[in-house]
Amino acid sequence: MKRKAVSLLLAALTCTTALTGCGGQGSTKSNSGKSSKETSSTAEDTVDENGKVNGLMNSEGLPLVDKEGDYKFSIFVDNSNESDDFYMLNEFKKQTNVDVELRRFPYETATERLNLDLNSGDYADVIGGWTLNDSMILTYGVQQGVFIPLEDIFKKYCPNIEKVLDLPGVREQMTAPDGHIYGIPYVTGDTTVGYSPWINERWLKNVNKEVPKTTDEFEDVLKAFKDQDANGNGNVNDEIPFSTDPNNKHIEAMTGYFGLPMNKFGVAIQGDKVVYGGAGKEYRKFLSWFHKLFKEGLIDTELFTQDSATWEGKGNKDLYGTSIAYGSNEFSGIVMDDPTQKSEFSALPVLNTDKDGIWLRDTDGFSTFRTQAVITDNAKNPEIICRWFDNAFELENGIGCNKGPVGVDVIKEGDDYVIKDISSLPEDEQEKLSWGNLWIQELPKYLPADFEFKEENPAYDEKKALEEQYEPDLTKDIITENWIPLDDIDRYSDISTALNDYFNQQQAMFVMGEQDVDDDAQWQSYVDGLKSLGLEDWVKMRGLDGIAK
Ligand SMILES: [Ca+2]
Repeated sequence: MKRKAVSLLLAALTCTTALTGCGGQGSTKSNSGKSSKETSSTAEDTVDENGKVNGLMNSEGLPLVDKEGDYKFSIFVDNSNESDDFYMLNEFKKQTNVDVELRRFPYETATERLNLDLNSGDYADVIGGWTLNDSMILTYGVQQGVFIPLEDIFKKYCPNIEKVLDLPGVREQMTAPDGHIYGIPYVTGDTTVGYSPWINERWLKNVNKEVPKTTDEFEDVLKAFKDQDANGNGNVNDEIPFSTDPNNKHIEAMTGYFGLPMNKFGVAIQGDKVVYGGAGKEYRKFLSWFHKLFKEGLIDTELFTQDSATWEGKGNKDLYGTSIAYGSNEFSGIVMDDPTQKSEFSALPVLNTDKDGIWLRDTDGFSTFRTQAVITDNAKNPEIICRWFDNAFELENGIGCNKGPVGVDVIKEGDDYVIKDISSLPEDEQEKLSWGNLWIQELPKYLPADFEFKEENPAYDEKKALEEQYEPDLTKDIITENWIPLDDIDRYSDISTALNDYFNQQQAMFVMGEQDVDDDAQWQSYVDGLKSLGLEDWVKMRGLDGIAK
C-alpha cells in the first residue's frame, strides 16, 4: 500500500528530485509582504488570564478547546474511502473537541478540483494528500502566501512535530528555498533497499552451485540454470535464468557491481559526489556485461515487453532462477504474510564486493514526504490545526492510525504493543478497523522508524533479512531531493521526461544488441544524444555535482 502511495507521489512530482537537502540557494523570488507578516504570527499570539491562546486554544494539554463546536476546520484530501467515518478521526474529536469537515475527492479528480478551489479562493483550511507537489509549495507558499509558514507555530506549540523535524535531514528536506516550512512533515519507516535481485535456492541446489559472489560466478550460475533442468520438471528448456518486474526493472542498479551505484533516473553516487551516471564508463561496463548475458540466452526475452501479469505468471510456474523485484513474494506464488510459508528465493548478494561492488542505499530507514499537508491563509487559528496534528503524532495515536486503536486491536503488554487477532469480531467491527477506515492514510501520521509491534506468530520477513545482508555493502549516503527553482520547473520537467524516455529506450537497444555498446562511435552517439536533450542543464537544475565519464 505504501509503495502504491509512493509511486503516486513520484508521478505527481514528475521527478522534482535532486541532491542533498533543499537549500536551493536564492533561485526563488519571495513575494515580500506576505511571508514577513506570517512569520510574525506566533509573536502576536495573546494568552489571556484563563490560559487561552488567542481567546480559544488551551495553551497546554487536551482538549485543545473547551467544548465541542468551539473550533472546526476543513481538510481537502484525495481519498476514495466509502464514508467519512474514520476511526481515529472520531478519537481525535473526543480528545481535542475539534471538529473536522472533510472535503474528499478520489485522486483521479482531486488535482483538477484543487486547482478550481485555489483559483476561486474558496479553498480548505488544510490541503493534504498526494495532489500537492514542490511546484505548488513554491507557487502558493513562497510566491503567493496562500500556504502559510508553520515553523514558528511548530516551535511554540508542537513538540512532537519538532521531534520529527529534528530527525536526520528532515528539517532540511522540509525547508523551502525562502527558509520557511510550509508542510506538516510526513515521515514514515521505509526500506534501505528497494528493488533487488532474488535468487532461487532450490534451483541452486538442483544445479549444484553455490550462491555467486562475483559477476563471473553469477554468469556461471545463470548458464547452469539455462543448461540444466533447474526447476526439475523434466523439461530442460523451460528455465528463464533472469527476469525482472516490468514496472520496476531497475537493471541499471547493477551498475553498482562495477562501482557506480545508480537509481533508475541514472543519478549515481560516486565517492562523496552525486553525479549523473548514465553516461559513465561503469554504466557502459554494466551494459556490455548484461548484453553478453542477453546474447547467451540467460535473460528473459520478454524483459522489455512483458506486463506485470505475464511476469508474475511465469514466476508462479517456477520458471525463474533470478528476478529483480521489491519482494520475492510478488512473483514466487507464495502467500504473503503467511508465517508458515517462506519463499524459495533469497537475496542475491551484492556482487564483486572484493573489487568495487557496492549497492545504492535507497533510504536511511525512513522517507520524508514534504508536501503532504499545508495550512492555508483561510484558516483561522492555524495554531489549533498544528496542535491537532501534533496530537495525532503521539505514540498511541500513531499506532492507531497505522495499525489500529490501542486497547481495541492492539494491546499494550508492559512496554510492548501486541497486535490482536480480531478475526472473531463481527464483520462490520472488523471493517471499521481496516487500514483504510482507521485514518485518512493520505495525510501525515507518525510512528518512529524503529518502532516494532510484537506479533504472536511473526511471518518470515525476507525484506528485513535482505536489509541486514546488504547493510555492509550499501553506500553511506542516499540520493535526496532539492527544490527545483520555480522559474526552471517547466523546463526541468520537460527535460526529465525526454531524458528518461531516451535513457530507457537506449538501454533496451544496447541490451538486446540493436546497437553495440562496445563500439566507441555508437556509445559516443548515445552520450551526445543525452547532451542534446539538455543533460547539462538538467544536472545543474537537479543540483548534481557533475556527469560521470
Ligand atoms: Ca525445466
